[in-house]
Amino acid sequence: MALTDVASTDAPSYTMIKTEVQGRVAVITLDRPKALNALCSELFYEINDALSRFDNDTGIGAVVLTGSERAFAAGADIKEMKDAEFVNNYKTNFLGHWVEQISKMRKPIIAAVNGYALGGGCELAMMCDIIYAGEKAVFGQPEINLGTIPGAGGTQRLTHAVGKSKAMEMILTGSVNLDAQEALNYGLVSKVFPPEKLLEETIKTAAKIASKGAVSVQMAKEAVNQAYELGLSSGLHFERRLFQATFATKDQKEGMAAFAEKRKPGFVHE
Ligand code: CO8
Repeated sequence: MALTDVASTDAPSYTMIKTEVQGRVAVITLDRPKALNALCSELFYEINDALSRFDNDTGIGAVVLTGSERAFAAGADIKEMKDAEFVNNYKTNFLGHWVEQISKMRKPIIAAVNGYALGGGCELAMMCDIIYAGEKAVFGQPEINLGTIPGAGGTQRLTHAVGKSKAMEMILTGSVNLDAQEALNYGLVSKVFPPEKLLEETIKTAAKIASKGAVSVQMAKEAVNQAYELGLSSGLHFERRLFQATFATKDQKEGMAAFAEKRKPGFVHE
Protein backbone atom coordinates (compact mmCIF):
# COMPACT_ATOMS: atom_id res chain seq x y z
CA MET A 1 0.00 0.00 0.00
CA ALA A 2 1.29 3.46 -0.86
CA LEU A 3 2.38 5.80 1.88
CA THR A 4 0.06 8.75 2.31
CA ASP A 5 1.57 12.05 3.32
CA VAL A 6 -0.61 13.06 6.22
CA ALA A 7 0.77 16.58 6.09
CA SER A 8 -0.79 16.99 2.66
CA THR A 9 -4.26 15.96 3.82
CA ASP A 10 -5.81 17.11 7.06
CA ALA A 11 -2.63 17.57 9.11
CA PRO A 12 -0.74 20.76 9.86
CA SER A 13 2.33 21.19 7.69
CA TYR A 14 5.43 20.35 9.66
CA THR A 15 8.91 21.68 9.00
CA MET A 16 11.05 19.33 11.12
CA ILE A 17 9.25 16.02 10.79
CA LYS A 18 7.50 14.09 8.05
CA THR A 19 4.42 12.03 8.72
CA GLU A 20 3.08 9.21 6.59
CA VAL A 21 0.38 6.62 6.96
CA GLN A 22 0.49 3.07 5.64
CA GLY A 23 -2.70 1.18 6.39
CA ARG A 24 -3.10 1.33 10.19
CA VAL A 25 0.54 2.34 10.76
CA ALA A 26 1.69 5.96 11.13
CA VAL A 27 5.34 6.81 10.51
CA ILE A 28 6.94 9.92 12.00
CA THR A 29 10.36 10.74 10.52
CA LEU A 30 12.57 13.29 12.25
CA ASP A 31 13.77 15.55 9.48
CA ARG A 32 16.29 18.09 10.69
CA PRO A 33 19.31 16.73 8.82
CA LYS A 34 21.64 19.71 9.20
CA ALA A 35 21.64 19.30 12.98
CA LEU A 36 21.54 15.47 12.95
CA ASN A 37 17.96 15.67 14.25
CA ALA A 38 19.03 17.48 17.42
CA LEU A 39 15.92 17.82 19.54
CA CYS A 40 14.92 21.47 19.76
CA SER A 41 11.64 22.90 21.05
CA GLU A 42 10.07 23.18 17.62
CA LEU A 43 10.97 19.61 16.71
CA PHE A 44 9.46 18.31 19.93
CA TYR A 45 6.37 20.45 19.45
CA GLU A 46 5.86 18.79 16.08
CA ILE A 47 6.58 15.27 17.35
CA ASN A 48 4.06 15.74 20.16
CA ASP A 49 1.46 17.21 17.87
CA ALA A 50 1.75 14.26 15.47
CA LEU A 51 1.78 11.70 18.30
CA SER A 52 -1.33 13.22 19.82
CA ARG A 53 -3.17 13.18 16.49
CA PHE A 54 -2.24 9.56 15.81
CA ASP A 55 -3.14 8.46 19.33
CA ASN A 56 -6.60 9.94 18.84
CA ASP A 57 -7.08 8.56 15.33
CA THR A 58 -9.06 5.29 15.42
CA GLY A 59 -7.67 4.40 12.00
CA ILE A 60 -4.14 4.12 13.44
CA GLY A 61 -3.06 1.08 15.45
CA ALA A 62 0.67 1.66 15.90
CA VAL A 63 3.26 4.39 15.35
CA VAL A 64 6.83 4.15 14.04
CA LEU A 65 9.33 6.85 15.00
CA THR A 66 12.48 7.09 12.91
CA GLY A 67 15.24 9.45 11.76
CA SER A 68 17.76 9.35 8.93
CA GLU A 69 20.45 6.78 8.14
CA ARG A 70 23.02 9.09 9.76
CA ALA A 71 21.10 9.97 12.89
CA PHE A 72 18.00 8.97 14.77
CA ALA A 73 18.76 12.02 16.93
CA ALA A 74 22.12 13.36 18.20
CA GLY A 75 20.59 14.55 21.46
CA ALA A 76 18.88 17.65 22.75
CA ASP A 77 19.88 20.77 20.83
CA ILE A 78 22.98 21.94 22.68
CA LYS A 79 23.03 25.30 20.94
CA GLU A 80 19.43 26.01 21.91
CA MET A 81 19.85 25.12 25.57
CA LYS A 82 23.40 26.27 26.27
CA ASP A 83 22.39 29.59 27.86
CA ALA A 84 19.44 28.24 29.83
CA GLU A 85 19.39 29.01 33.57
CA PHE A 86 18.39 26.77 36.45
CA VAL A 87 15.64 29.00 37.84
CA ASN A 88 13.86 29.21 34.52
CA ASN A 89 14.42 25.51 33.82
CA TYR A 90 12.88 24.69 37.15
CA LYS A 91 9.98 27.15 36.92
CA THR A 92 9.03 26.03 33.41
CA ASN A 93 9.83 22.35 34.08
CA PHE A 94 12.24 22.38 31.10
CA LEU A 95 11.97 19.17 29.05
CA GLY A 96 9.08 17.90 31.17
CA HIS A 97 6.46 18.93 28.65
CA TRP A 98 8.53 17.48 25.79
CA VAL A 99 8.11 13.95 27.07
CA GLU A 100 4.57 14.07 28.48
CA GLN A 101 2.80 13.11 25.27
CA ILE A 102 5.03 10.14 24.44
CA SER A 103 4.75 8.75 27.96
CA LYS A 104 0.96 8.91 27.90
CA MET A 105 0.58 7.34 24.44
CA ARG A 106 -1.96 4.52 24.50
CA LYS A 107 -0.88 3.11 21.16
CA PRO A 108 2.42 1.26 20.74
CA ILE A 109 5.37 3.18 19.35
CA ILE A 110 8.32 1.46 17.72
CA ALA A 111 11.62 3.30 17.30
CA ALA A 112 13.56 2.48 14.13
CA VAL A 113 17.07 3.67 14.94
CA ASN A 114 19.70 4.16 12.27
CA GLY A 115 22.92 6.07 13.05
CA TYR A 116 23.37 8.17 16.18
CA ALA A 117 20.96 7.86 19.10
CA LEU A 118 22.87 9.97 21.60
CA GLY A 119 21.77 11.73 24.77
CA GLY A 120 18.15 12.78 24.35
CA GLY A 121 18.09 10.73 21.14
CA CYS A 122 18.87 7.54 23.05
CA GLU A 123 16.32 8.58 25.66
CA LEU A 124 13.69 9.23 23.02
CA ALA A 125 14.24 5.75 21.57
CA MET A 126 13.97 4.25 25.05
CA MET A 127 10.63 6.03 25.61
CA CYS A 128 9.28 3.91 22.75
CA ASP A 129 7.82 0.46 23.39
CA ILE A 130 10.10 -1.48 21.04
CA ILE A 131 13.44 -0.48 19.51
CA TYR A 132 14.70 -1.91 16.23
CA ALA A 133 18.16 -0.86 15.09
CA GLY A 134 20.03 -0.56 11.84
CA GLU A 135 23.47 -2.20 11.80
CA LYS A 136 25.22 1.18 12.11
CA ALA A 137 23.18 2.47 15.03
CA VAL A 138 25.13 3.98 17.96
CA PHE A 139 23.54 4.37 21.38
CA GLY A 140 25.14 6.58 23.99
CA GLN A 141 24.63 9.08 26.80
CA PRO A 142 27.42 11.66 26.33
CA GLU A 143 25.88 14.41 28.52
CA ILE A 144 28.69 14.17 31.08
CA ASN A 145 31.03 15.64 28.43
CA LEU A 146 28.85 18.76 28.43
CA GLY A 147 28.90 19.14 32.19
CA THR A 148 25.40 17.77 32.62
CA ILE A 149 23.59 14.45 32.96
CA PRO A 150 20.82 12.64 31.08
CA GLY A 151 17.56 14.51 31.65
CA ALA A 152 14.83 12.45 30.02
CA GLY A 153 15.13 8.96 31.45
CA GLY A 154 18.70 7.89 30.56
CA THR A 155 19.74 7.12 34.11
CA GLN A 156 16.55 5.10 34.68
CA ARG A 157 15.54 3.36 31.46
CA LEU A 158 19.10 2.59 30.34
CA THR A 159 19.85 1.04 33.72
CA HIS A 160 16.73 -1.15 33.47
CA ALA A 161 17.72 -2.16 29.96
CA VAL A 162 21.46 -2.86 30.21
CA GLY A 163 22.11 -3.23 33.94
CA LYS A 164 23.89 -0.98 36.41
CA SER A 165 27.51 -1.55 35.47
CA LYS A 166 27.10 -0.88 31.74
CA ALA A 167 24.75 2.05 32.35
CA MET A 168 27.22 3.59 34.79
CA GLU A 169 30.09 3.04 32.37
CA MET A 170 28.18 4.71 29.52
CA ILE A 171 26.80 7.61 31.55
CA LEU A 172 29.89 8.33 33.67
CA THR A 173 32.42 8.17 30.84
CA GLY A 174 30.19 9.71 28.18
CA SER A 175 32.21 7.84 25.58
CA VAL A 176 31.36 4.17 25.98
CA ASN A 177 28.65 3.71 23.37
CA LEU A 178 26.77 0.62 22.27
CA ASP A 179 26.78 -0.43 18.65
CA ALA A 180 23.72 -2.20 17.27
CA GLN A 181 24.97 -5.70 18.02
CA GLU A 182 25.91 -4.79 21.60
CA ALA A 183 22.54 -3.12 22.06
CA LEU A 184 20.92 -6.33 20.85
CA ASN A 185 23.04 -8.46 23.20
CA TYR A 186 22.08 -6.26 26.16
CA GLY A 187 18.40 -6.34 25.24
CA LEU A 188 18.20 -2.60 24.63
CA VAL A 189 16.95 -3.34 21.11
CA SER A 190 15.06 -6.40 20.00
CA LYS A 191 16.19 -6.75 16.37
CA VAL A 192 18.95 -5.49 14.08
CA PHE A 193 18.57 -5.06 10.32
CA PRO A 194 20.70 -3.72 7.44
CA PRO A 195 20.11 0.06 7.42
CA GLU A 196 18.14 0.06 4.18
CA LYS A 197 15.78 -2.65 5.46
CA LEU A 198 15.17 -1.18 8.91
CA LEU A 199 12.14 0.99 8.22
CA GLU A 200 10.40 -1.59 6.07
CA GLU A 201 10.89 -4.30 8.72
CA THR A 202 9.78 -1.96 11.49
CA ILE A 203 6.61 -1.07 9.59
CA LYS A 204 5.93 -4.81 9.14
CA THR A 205 6.02 -5.35 12.89
CA ALA A 206 3.91 -2.24 13.49
CA ALA A 207 1.37 -3.50 10.94
CA LYS A 208 1.23 -6.85 12.68
CA ILE A 209 0.52 -5.15 16.00
CA ALA A 210 -2.02 -2.84 14.39
CA SER A 211 -3.88 -5.84 12.97
CA LYS A 212 -4.66 -7.14 16.49
CA GLY A 213 -7.59 -5.95 18.53
CA ALA A 214 -6.76 -2.38 19.57
CA VAL A 215 -8.27 -2.76 23.03
CA SER A 216 -6.18 -5.80 23.94
CA VAL A 217 -3.07 -4.16 22.46
CA GLN A 218 -3.64 -1.11 24.65
CA MET A 219 -4.23 -3.28 27.72
CA ALA A 220 -1.15 -5.39 27.02
CA LYS A 221 1.01 -2.27 26.69
CA GLU A 222 -0.40 -0.88 29.92
CA ALA A 223 0.24 -4.17 31.75
CA VAL A 224 3.84 -4.53 30.51
CA ASN A 225 4.58 -0.95 31.55
CA GLN A 226 3.40 -1.73 35.06
CA ALA A 227 6.33 -4.14 35.34
CA TYR A 228 8.45 -0.98 35.77
CA GLU A 229 6.18 0.55 38.39
CA LEU A 230 4.86 -2.27 40.59
CA GLY A 231 6.13 -5.19 42.64
CA LEU A 232 5.36 -8.70 41.36
CA SER A 233 2.14 -9.42 43.25
CA SER A 234 0.64 -6.00 42.44
CA GLY A 235 1.74 -6.38 38.83
CA LEU A 236 0.18 -9.82 38.55
CA HIS A 237 -3.02 -8.49 40.11
CA PHE A 238 -3.10 -5.60 37.62
CA GLU A 239 -2.51 -8.01 34.74
CA ARG A 240 -5.23 -10.44 35.87
CA ARG A 241 -7.84 -7.67 36.13
CA LEU A 242 -7.07 -6.49 32.59
CA PHE A 243 -7.09 -10.10 31.33
CA GLN A 244 -10.53 -10.58 32.87
CA ALA A 245 -11.68 -7.28 31.35
CA THR A 246 -10.75 -8.40 27.82
CA PHE A 247 -13.73 -10.78 28.08
CA ALA A 248 -15.97 -7.71 27.87
CA THR A 249 -14.64 -6.94 24.37
CA LYS A 250 -15.97 -7.99 20.97
CA ASP A 251 -12.43 -8.82 19.91
CA GLN A 252 -12.00 -11.49 22.60
CA LYS A 253 -15.26 -13.16 21.46
CA GLU A 254 -14.15 -12.93 17.84
CA GLY A 255 -10.55 -14.02 18.48
CA MET A 256 -11.49 -17.14 20.41
CA ALA A 257 -14.42 -18.02 18.10
CA ALA A 258 -12.11 -17.71 15.10
CA PHE A 259 -9.59 -20.07 16.69
CA ALA A 260 -12.30 -22.65 17.42
CA GLU A 261 -13.68 -22.31 13.87
CA LYS A 262 -10.21 -22.54 12.29
CA ARG A 263 -10.41 -19.15 10.54
CA LYS A 264 -8.67 -15.77 10.77
CA PRO A 265 -10.17 -13.33 13.27
CA GLY A 266 -11.77 -10.13 12.03
CA PHE A 267 -11.05 -7.72 14.85
CA VAL A 268 -13.23 -4.64 15.15
CA HIS A 269 -11.09 -2.92 17.81
CA GLU A 270 -13.94 -2.87 20.31
N1 CO8 B 1 22.82 19.84 19.33
C1 CO8 B 1 22.97 20.81 18.42
N2 CO8 B 1 23.60 20.61 17.24
C2 CO8 B 1 24.09 19.39 17.00
C3 CO8 B 1 23.96 18.34 17.91
C4 CO8 B 1 23.29 18.60 19.13
N3 CO8 B 1 23.06 17.65 20.04
N4 CO8 B 1 24.57 17.24 17.41
C5 CO8 B 1 25.05 17.61 16.20
N5 CO8 B 1 24.77 18.89 15.95
C6 CO8 B 1 25.11 19.68 14.77
C7 CO8 B 1 26.59 20.07 14.77
O1 CO8 B 1 26.78 21.20 15.57
C8 CO8 B 1 26.80 20.31 13.30
O2 CO8 B 1 26.27 21.57 12.98
P1 CO8 B 1 27.13 22.59 12.06
O3 CO8 B 1 27.25 21.88 10.73
O4 CO8 B 1 26.28 23.81 11.99
O5 CO8 B 1 28.44 22.78 12.72
C9 CO8 B 1 25.93 19.25 12.63
O6 CO8 B 1 24.96 18.87 13.61
C10 CO8 B 1 26.69 18.01 12.22
O7 CO8 B 1 27.38 17.54 13.36
P2 CO8 B 1 28.96 17.22 13.35
O8 CO8 B 1 29.65 18.10 12.38
O9 CO8 B 1 29.42 17.28 14.78
O10 CO8 B 1 28.94 15.73 12.81
P3 CO8 B 1 30.01 14.57 13.11
O11 CO8 B 1 29.65 13.45 12.21
O12 CO8 B 1 31.39 15.11 13.08
O13 CO8 B 1 29.72 14.13 14.64
C11 CO8 B 1 28.31 13.53 16.49
C12 CO8 B 1 28.48 13.54 14.95
C13 CO8 B 1 29.34 12.58 17.09
C14 CO8 B 1 26.90 13.02 16.76
C15 CO8 B 1 28.51 14.96 17.05
O14 CO8 B 1 27.69 15.85 16.31
C16 CO8 B 1 28.15 15.10 18.50
O15 CO8 B 1 28.92 14.73 19.35
N6 CO8 B 1 26.95 15.67 18.78
C17 CO8 B 1 26.54 15.94 20.15
C18 CO8 B 1 26.07 14.67 20.84
C19 CO8 B 1 25.66 14.99 22.27
O16 CO8 B 1 26.46 15.43 23.08
N7 CO8 B 1 24.38 14.71 22.58
C20 CO8 B 1 23.84 14.96 23.91
C21 CO8 B 1 23.20 16.31 23.95
S1 CO8 B 1 22.66 16.78 25.57
C22 CO8 B 1 21.20 15.91 25.74
O17 CO8 B 1 20.74 15.21 24.87
C23 CO8 B 1 20.48 16.07 27.04
C24 CO8 B 1 19.23 15.19 27.10
C25 CO8 B 1 18.03 15.98 27.54
C26 CO8 B 1 16.71 15.26 27.26
C27 CO8 B 1 16.14 15.42 25.89
C28 CO8 B 1 14.67 15.09 25.79
C29 CO8 B 1 14.28 13.92 24.95
